[in-house]
Amino acid sequence: MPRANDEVESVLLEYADLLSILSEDPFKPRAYEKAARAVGGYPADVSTLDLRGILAIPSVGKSIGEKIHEFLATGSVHDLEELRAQIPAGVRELMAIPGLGPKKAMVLYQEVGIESVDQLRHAIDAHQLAGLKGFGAKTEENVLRGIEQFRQAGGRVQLGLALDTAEALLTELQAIRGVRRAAYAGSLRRMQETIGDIDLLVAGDRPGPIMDSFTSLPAVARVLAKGETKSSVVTTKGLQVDLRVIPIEAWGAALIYFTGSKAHNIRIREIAVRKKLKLNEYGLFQAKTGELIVAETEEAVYEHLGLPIFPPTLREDRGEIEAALAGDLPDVVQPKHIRGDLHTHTNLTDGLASLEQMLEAVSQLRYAYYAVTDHAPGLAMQRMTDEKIIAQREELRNLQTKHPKMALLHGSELNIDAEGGADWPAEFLQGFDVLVASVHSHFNQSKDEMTRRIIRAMENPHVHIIGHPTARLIGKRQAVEFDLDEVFKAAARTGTAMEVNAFPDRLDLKDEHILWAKRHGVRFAVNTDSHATTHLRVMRFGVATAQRGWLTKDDVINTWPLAKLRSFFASKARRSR
Ligand code: DGT
Ligand code: CA
Ligand code: CA
Ligand code: ZN
Repeated sequence: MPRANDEVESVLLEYADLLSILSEDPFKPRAYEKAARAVGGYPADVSTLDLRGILAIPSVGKSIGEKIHEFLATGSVHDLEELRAQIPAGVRELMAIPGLGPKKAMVLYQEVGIESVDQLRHAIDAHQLAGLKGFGAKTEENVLRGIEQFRQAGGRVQLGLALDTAEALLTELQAIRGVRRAAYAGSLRRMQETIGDIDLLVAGDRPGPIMDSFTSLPAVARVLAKGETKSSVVTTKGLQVDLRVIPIEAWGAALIYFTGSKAHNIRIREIAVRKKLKLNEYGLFQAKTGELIVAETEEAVYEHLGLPIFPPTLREDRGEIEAALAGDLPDVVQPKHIRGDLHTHTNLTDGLASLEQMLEAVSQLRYAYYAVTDHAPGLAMQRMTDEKIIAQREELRNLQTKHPKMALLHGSELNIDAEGGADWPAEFLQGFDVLVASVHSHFNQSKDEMTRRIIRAMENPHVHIIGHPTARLIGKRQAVEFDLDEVFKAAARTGTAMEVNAFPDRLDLKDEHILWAKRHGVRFAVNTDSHATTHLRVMRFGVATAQRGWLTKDDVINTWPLAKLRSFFASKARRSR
């Protein structure tokens, strides 16, 4: 994805946030938000566009277009700087707390003088907010939970942002003279859902000049530490990056060590010790003599320990060592196994691209099938109607001739209502090839209600997949609570797949839940939930998360051939008759 688009998106979103505090006009912030999303999802790199090109982006009018142009030309936007100056930095930090938002943050600042998260916490503890407009007991509770979430995030960033940053840095590193190999390690290589810092490894002969070049890259905002073989910096987006330069002969040992996890490393070091060996980031040695045995490749080091090369996503000490020693490490699903995407949107609802544009983009992925699943009428703001969805089906059937190698499936994303019902009656649902059903409302039901609600949705013979089952938004919205055992048992019993939503701010189900569900015999669908052509590529995060949940290709329905997929769906409908 072009990074300039992401930057412009975040600038426009910040502008919208500040406007919603400072401007009386409720529509203006909305216009900026809409434009932000449009730029974020625009297929072309905005930094290559002139003003006319920018104005051709949907939802971008003259004044927004000029600001984008100004940002691309100068790196800042005058009007944004003015708004920033009117609001203390501490208040902007408050806005980021889930459950608070711009308006309430401003009330806290103006009426009580609160300028930081700490002050807010103390004020709540000391009951200083009682009687303040808009701060009832329920709000206080939500804000406290929001602060907790904010704290837990503790500077960790989303996987997607971290990977984009790491890949851009690697490209720059590879261009530096003397660099022979470069890779990312740490939690990023293990594709954990959030990343504390990015760990980069470089093999090269002369560390000094490599360090100099690294610390003076344009993306580096601050240098925290600079040494002979290790440096730490903070990027302009606030991510911390550690770089280590290592001799190429020790590449494999270093890669194992710095990929971690720490828990996994401890376990394999114990295995080394039992074999009278010593393992560290420089290699595998004879304990007694200190003689080097192997270091150059990960595979060789693991092999000498009597272990297979573990996919990085499994290196968490969650039983992978025992499984490997017993010879039954799972053969986890790979990106190349994915034959289709079963949850995507178009601009018929809240997507950014037309059906034709989405199909054009997805045709490059060489999928065997692809489902379009726009929102059903229950999500009122999407204004779906029976006529519109039927017309889309017609259009899709017509476009099939343009995509002879990819089966186009017509679907919808249903809304599971408060009682577990779905949007359309059975006769109408029958007309779809695939149906995803998701919780989009009533997030705060009790655990029992939520459990019953989701199970009822799965008992609907036309519902094939539960979309983003816990509805969490990482760092923004907590997962809804339901009885995991009950829900997963029902999923297995009814033949309903659980989604592994690949979007990096969802990753839902998450790894631990996937492991749990798999034990109940549940099947999974790894889907992108794309709302733009650029989103189609997030599939890799979903596959990585599926790997972290130990899924094999058999567990994932969208690795199956179309005929098997269809019969999986059909057998659910049959079973319930
Ligand atoms: P993060 O950055 O919090 O998302 O998580 P990691 O896993 O990237 O942790 P980080 O950056 O502190 O260290 C990267 C890897 O380096 C870690 O996964 C394992 C290795 N490592 C770091 N410190 C130690 C240590 O004290 N002992 C061992 N065995 N390994 C370590
Ligand atoms: Ca790290
Ligand atoms: Ca680190
Ligand atoms: Zn969706």
